[in-house]
Amino acid sequence: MNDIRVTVLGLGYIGLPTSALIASRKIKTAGIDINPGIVDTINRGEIHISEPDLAGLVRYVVENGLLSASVSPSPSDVFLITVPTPILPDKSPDISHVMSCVESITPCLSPSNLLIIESTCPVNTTSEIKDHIYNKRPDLAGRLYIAYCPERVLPGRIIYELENNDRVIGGINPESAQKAMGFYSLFVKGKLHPTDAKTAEMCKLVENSYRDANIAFANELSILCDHLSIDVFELISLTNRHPRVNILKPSPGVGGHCIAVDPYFLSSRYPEYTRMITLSRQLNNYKTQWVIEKIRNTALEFQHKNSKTPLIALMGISFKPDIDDLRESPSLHIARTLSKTHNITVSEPNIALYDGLKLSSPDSAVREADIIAFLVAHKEFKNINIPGTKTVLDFCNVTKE
Ligand code: SAJ
Repeated sequence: MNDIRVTVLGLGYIGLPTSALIASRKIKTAGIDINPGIVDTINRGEIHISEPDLAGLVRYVVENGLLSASVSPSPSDVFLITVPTPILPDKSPDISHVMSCVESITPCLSPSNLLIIESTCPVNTTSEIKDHIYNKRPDLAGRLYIAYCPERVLPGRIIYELENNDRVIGGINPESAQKAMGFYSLFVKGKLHPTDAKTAEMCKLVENSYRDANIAFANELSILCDHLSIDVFELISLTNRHPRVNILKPSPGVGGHCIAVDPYFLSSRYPEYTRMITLSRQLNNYKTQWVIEKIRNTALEFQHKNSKTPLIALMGISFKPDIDDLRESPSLHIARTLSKTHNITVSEPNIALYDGLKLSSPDSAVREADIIAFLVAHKEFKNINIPGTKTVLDFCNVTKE
């Protein structure tokens, strides 16, 4: 048993897998969440989110007394903040959950404690948190180790990536970075890269903004290629044969709680310096509207030609393939919008029920519909048998992959 005590605040998609992984190294870990239902679920050795390999790991660490959950923190050696930082309606970042965590741990802190923030944060947040704590607890001034260390894991591969990805570790001073490196080396096999807190905060925002910009480029190409009657997926696979070109895949837009959100942390604060980041967000949002229009126009053509209203099958509503996560999902937005004006059926193999939308199995959706629009490249849609009489709109290339 390693004799440090670790407290992880926020037991969601990042906090719960992180707590479980730390605990699996025989480190006594306390998981804190304001939701008593989540706390009870975890203390029963169960989980409230779906992520491969997580259920068994949580059961193991809870049953062996290595992880226990609670609604409020107690004194600890390490505090790790992993709560969400969404955006407000005006697109500015909302760090209120991080600040509530800071408030709740401030009375528990002692000299030499290590405080790590993993939540995505605007640049300078870690330094502001340091000032905030030292104002409230002058007895601790200069005596804590504080670092910002962004999570970088991909939903669906969280456990593997938590352990194996490289980590950027930004200290408020070099001693804090070194202390945090020592902590992460207990459970991370990837390389640990020390830097200052501000650079680490920026790193996280830049990684997701870069991916958003690359996808925006692919989505712009998809609209241009539609105009030119060129298969954009074939085009991109050919351009990517060049050793220094790597264009991502066009899609009906960008969803999820990270890439569709984090670029606003930069663009809302520094509009004059973020023209490309802003435009990329706009382009990816526009692509969703463009897909809606494309489906509407196809339905209109069908109606003129066949003198009947078509049934449209929308294939996939999650925000990306092979998960059940609907957060910021462009495909869900498309389905909701078209359901108001068109006769639609939805196939989403990862979800049993969705209020307000009729769900069908992939086979029956394809059999019954006149127009089939593939929105998400779920594995169930690959090699699906589509009668030649159907009109197919494949926005994610799943029928050809
Ligand atoms: N998408 C495309 N085309 C692509 C790839 C993705 O349109 O070629 C779309 C997806 O369909 C989805 C959205 O982008 O709607 C985001 O999916 P994703 O798989 O790219 O990323 P996330 O949001 O699941 O996870 C990202 C990752 N960041 C990067 O790859 C730079 C992950 O490593 C981060 O930890 C995560 O955000 C996060 O928490 O910030």
